Amino acid sequence: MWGRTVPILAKKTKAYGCSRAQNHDSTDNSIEPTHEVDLHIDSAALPLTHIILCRQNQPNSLQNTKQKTMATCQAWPEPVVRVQSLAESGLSSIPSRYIRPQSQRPSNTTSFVTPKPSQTDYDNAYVHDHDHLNIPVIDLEHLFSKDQVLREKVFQQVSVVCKEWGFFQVVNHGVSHELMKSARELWREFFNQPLEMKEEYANSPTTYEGYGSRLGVQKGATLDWSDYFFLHYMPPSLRNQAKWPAFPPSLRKVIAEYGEGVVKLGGRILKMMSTNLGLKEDYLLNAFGGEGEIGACLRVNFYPKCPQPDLTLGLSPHSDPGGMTILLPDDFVSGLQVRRGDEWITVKPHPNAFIVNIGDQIQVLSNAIYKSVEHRVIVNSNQDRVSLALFYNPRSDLLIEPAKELVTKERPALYSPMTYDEYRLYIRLNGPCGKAQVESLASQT
Ligand SMILES: O=C(O)CCC(=O)C(=O)O
Repeated sequence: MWGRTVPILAKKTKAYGCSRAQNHDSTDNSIEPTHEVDLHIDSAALPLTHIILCRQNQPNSLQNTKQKTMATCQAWPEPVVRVQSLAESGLSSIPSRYIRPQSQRPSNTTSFVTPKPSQTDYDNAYVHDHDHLNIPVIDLEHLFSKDQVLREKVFQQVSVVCKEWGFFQVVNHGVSHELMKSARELWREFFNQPLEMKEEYANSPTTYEGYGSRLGVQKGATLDWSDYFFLHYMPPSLRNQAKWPAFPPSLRKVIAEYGEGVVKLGGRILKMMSTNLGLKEDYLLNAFGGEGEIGACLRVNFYPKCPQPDLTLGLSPHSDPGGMTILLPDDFVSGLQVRRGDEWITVKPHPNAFIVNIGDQIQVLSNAIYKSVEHRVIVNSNQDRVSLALFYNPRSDLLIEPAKELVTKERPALYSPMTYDEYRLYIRLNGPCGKAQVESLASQT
């Protein structure tokens, strides 16, 4: 069974750009690689594949697989290097660990000759910013209007961009612009503190909470040109302010306020998505565990200046594994690129907007009516960049599967059920990997 199924899954994921390949001993459920093989099996597919197969065929070994996978996540495989320190050391060329193969470098894949958006894009949201194609901007001002026509127009716009883009900006979203600004500025101050102060929060791959510089534990992997700080905001049982930076002094208070505002916004967007999918207004919220139980975590990304930005990436191509992401981009420095067909669109942030994108869990729950979208970050040689990504996720122990209402004879369930806890083990092991992760969840039945 293993021998037959694993290559099929691997074939599916191969097209999505993960290049390292390892063979795993499939008989003992071990997730330890036994030996390297040619590009036949995509290593990134294996832990998730194992979990799917265990859930379907060997429920007793599921716990075993999870424990072994987590054991691999106990420590970083190599000494951690802080990218900011590297950048500040004044080097003129970047270490080979950060250099991407030719085909993955930004200069080779970025094109500003962009695909033509559909007529509905033009009718429903702004996508052009002078001659630069941008992701749509939606004004949420009338979301609570008494005027039903205005309200429905907002729903309609959100429906179009969720189906056609999976990535959009929102303005008049209800979160104070001052709060957005101070959150960004305080985090910038945090990263500009001396290294020793930040090292007090150094993280490990067990939970990723704290100050980090890599995603994934694959020894020898190509690294991204960024550092980050990761923390849990929801559910309250996981919120531990002692793990949040104590400096600058007002940062903890601002994180709490900012989290509250953005989680509330996420709840509103989730309701619109549910309604637009023809589900009960609270369907997605409840599937995520309901108010008070949903997961929300913040990753603050710091992309230092880079002497050779054409050779590296600030963040590798990936889709977000969770439900939905609400991103506060840098107000001055662009860098986020969204894949649209074969092109990468560089997002031009709208003033005071949040960038919203659909994650893999909503792709699963909506049975792929909405899809997560691959994105990446490029860096530059002139300016550092800061972004705050709030990940709005299901409670980690709930099974996530396509909504029954969206499964029909013509459109069967496209994904196998899985908890978010199981799903994210994969990214904790492998780091970002295009859309391989969600594709490997494709139903095997
Ligand atoms: O920095 C950005 O603009 C994007 C960050 C991102 O994609 C992430 O944190 O997952």
